[in-house]
Parts: sequence; structure tokens; C-alpha cells
Amino acid sequence: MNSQLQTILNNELNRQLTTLDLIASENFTSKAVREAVSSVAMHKYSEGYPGSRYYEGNEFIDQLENLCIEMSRKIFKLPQNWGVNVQPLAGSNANLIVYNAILNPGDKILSMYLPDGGHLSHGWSYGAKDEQSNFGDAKQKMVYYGGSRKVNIVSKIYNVVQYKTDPSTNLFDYDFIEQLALAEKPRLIITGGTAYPRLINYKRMKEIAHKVDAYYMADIAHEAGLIAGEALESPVGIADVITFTTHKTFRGPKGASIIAKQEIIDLVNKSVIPGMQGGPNNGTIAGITQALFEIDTQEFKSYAAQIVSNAQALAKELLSFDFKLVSGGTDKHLIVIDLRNKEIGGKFAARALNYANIVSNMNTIPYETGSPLNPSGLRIGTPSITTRGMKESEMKQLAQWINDVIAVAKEFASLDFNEFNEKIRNHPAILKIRTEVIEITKKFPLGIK
Ligand code: DSN
Repeated sequence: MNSQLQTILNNELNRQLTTLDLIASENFTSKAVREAVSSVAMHKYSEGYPGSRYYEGNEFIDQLENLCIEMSRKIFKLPQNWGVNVQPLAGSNANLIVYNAILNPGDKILSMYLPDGGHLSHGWSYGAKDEQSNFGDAKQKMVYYGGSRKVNIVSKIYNVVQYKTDPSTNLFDYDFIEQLALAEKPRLIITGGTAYPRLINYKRMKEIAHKVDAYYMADIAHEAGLIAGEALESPVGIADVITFTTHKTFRGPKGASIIAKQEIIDLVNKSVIPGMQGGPNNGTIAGITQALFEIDTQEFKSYAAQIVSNAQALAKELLSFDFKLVSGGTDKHLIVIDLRNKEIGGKFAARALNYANIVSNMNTIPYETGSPLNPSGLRIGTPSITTRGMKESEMKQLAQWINDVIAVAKEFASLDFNEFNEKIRNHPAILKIRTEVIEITKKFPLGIK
């Protein structure tokens, strides 16, 4: 390998080995998954589907894709009349593929408000509001009609209205979502996203969608591994269509899949090719297949349950340090900390933690008063540290470090960000924690060298 490239990759490997990854959407794969991804499968073009390809030489790639589909069916316990498409290149593509399959341009989508934990690919625009709500004052603030700046392609193509969480609980208000759906009559209702720490009532959402003759799509990108590992309830058999990525709790390579009733999968298949993609990444499909075999073990079920136990233990410890958590805690793998009582923004907190080798990301919180580039929240999650083998007792130590880093960082939180970096980067208290974190990473190694 080119030495310059090799150096970059070695440095990244060293970073991964010596830091604690709390980014809720990241994980570490097995050697077998990485070998499958980088296998000769990546060389092959296979536009089309098994048995019906545009290129010759796909007899083994057909077997590969069929195996991936078969394992997906097994893992997600798909009913006979449901199908799978394993070709989407990423989660955002998977969502767009579904919209392209079942909607027409201009159709209305009702999805979760992005700053509350939705996702860009569920539609996002901002700027001057171009519509007004007909709801009374109490509920007015729980609807978002978007703005004139259509920053995501989904908002350019479709008419997107968003529901917010209840301002007092940060939970979904299903009665309100129903009221909104009845008023707006969307063609598609979406749940899921990046930062909602609580369970979603899939049955209720389906009832709401079907009351207004809309499709219901559950985007389970974050929860797919927890659902596959039977730690959380599954929307299979409830939602009309389900999209997910394969690299978060699922612990596979970066990729995505769509599962749905067969009549929707027939439309999805056309939406993938010729609609939106060319040849699938067959290396990725090989990696997803290996990940599915790993999920099909008792060990993975224990792993999925441990992710949730760890997140709940970490939440409990953080509460004891007077951290405010969005919705008060978590039912799954992620926690959103509202830092306002700690007098430090998410950008500053995340950077200070990074200097202590604890990697997280700044995040908006419901009813955000900051900005997306300096929001009031910090999102953390337990999939990666659980892959390292950490358990509840390590969560106590982790909460202590987070508290100590933030206590130091808040002293400098009113400085300009560059000055803040200078003060924090080599602050003795941060260096001490960094040394301790490096020690614990040795005790819980990744085994990915
Ligand atoms: N980047 C993903 C996440 O962090 O949740 C969403 O796209």
C-alpha cells in the first residue's frame, strides 16, 4: 500500500484502539465482516437482481445476494408475503428509494422534526415559514411546516410537514400526531431518526397512518441491531415499509436495506434499478451477509441486551451528576444530554471530551435554543463500548469522566472556540483522564488489529 495512505490508516487504527467511541451510530465490525467487504465480490457489476442481471458472470453474486436476502428474512422473521432489497448504498438512499417507489413529486410526508431527533432524509428546510398552523396555541409549537430554504432534496421534491415531541416530556404525543395527520392528510408518515431515546409505538403509528390512508414507514437505522437481536420490539408486520442501515447497532458494514410487504418491494426493486442506483456494492452485501450470520447467534442477543443495559446504567449515573437527559433517560442505545444547566454548549463539550479520548457528537435538543453548529446537547451511545465488552460497572467510571471533563471545560466555555481549544487540549486534568481512558481501552481491546 502507498506509504502516505498506510500512515493515515495506521493513525486512524490507533485512534480507534485508544479512544472510547460513544457515537451512537458507530460500531466496530468483526474481522470476518471486513474480509467479506474487501473480498473479490467488490469487483463485480451486477445491475439487476438474482437471475435477471444486465451483465454475464453473476452466477456466484446471485448466490451471494440470495443468501443475504434469505438471512435477512430469517433474522427479521419476515412473513411469507414480505420481501427484502439489500442493494441500497446508504440509509439516505434507502429512504429516497422508498419515496420514489410509493410517492409522486409534491406528495405530502409527515415526519419527525429534525432538531428533535428526526433525520435530514425525512425532509428538511428552514428559513421564513411559508405556512401557518391551524392548531390552537398549545399545539401550534408542535408542528413544523418547514421554510423557504429547502436544504434537503426530499423537501425539494415532496411537501414535508413535521411533528415535534411534547415540550414537557420530550415524548411523542400520539393523539397530537393523529390530529395533525387528520388535518394534513399526508401520503406517507415516517418515524425514526437519530436522537429519539425512547420506544416508538409502531402499532399506534400504523393506526394513525391507515386512518388517513397513508403509508407508514419505520426508519430503524439506529435500532436495527437491537431489533434483530430481540432487545426491542420489531415493526415487522406492522409498518408498511422499513428502512435501516447496517453499520450501527447492526454491527455490519456501511450499507442499508429495505424490508416491506412484497407489493411494495416490487416497487422498491424498480426504484433501486433503474430508478436511482446502478450496480450494488457486492462487497458490502457480502459484509452484510456475514453480519447477519453473526446476528443469528445467542452471543449477539446478549450483546444487544447489554447495549441497552449499559445505556440505562450510564443514564442513571449521569443523572446522579445532575445531568439533564432528554426525556429523562433512555429505552435503547442512545442518550441525549441537555447541557444547558451545565453552562456549556454541545460543540465545546464534545471537543473537550475528544481531547480526553472520549468521542461523541454535539446534538440539537427538542425546542433547541442554540444553533445546529453550536447546539445545547450532546449525544452519546453504547453500541461501540459494548462491542469492547464493557458492562454496567464501567458505565460508572465513564459518567465520572464525562462529568469531570465537562466541569473543567465549562470554565473556558465562554471563550472563542479556538481559544477554548488551546486551553483545553493539554489541560492537566484532561490529560490525566486521557491517560486513564487509554488504560481502559487496553483492558477492553477491540481486537481489530
Ligand atoms: N449519521 C447518522 C447518525 O449519526 O445518526 C445519521 O445519518
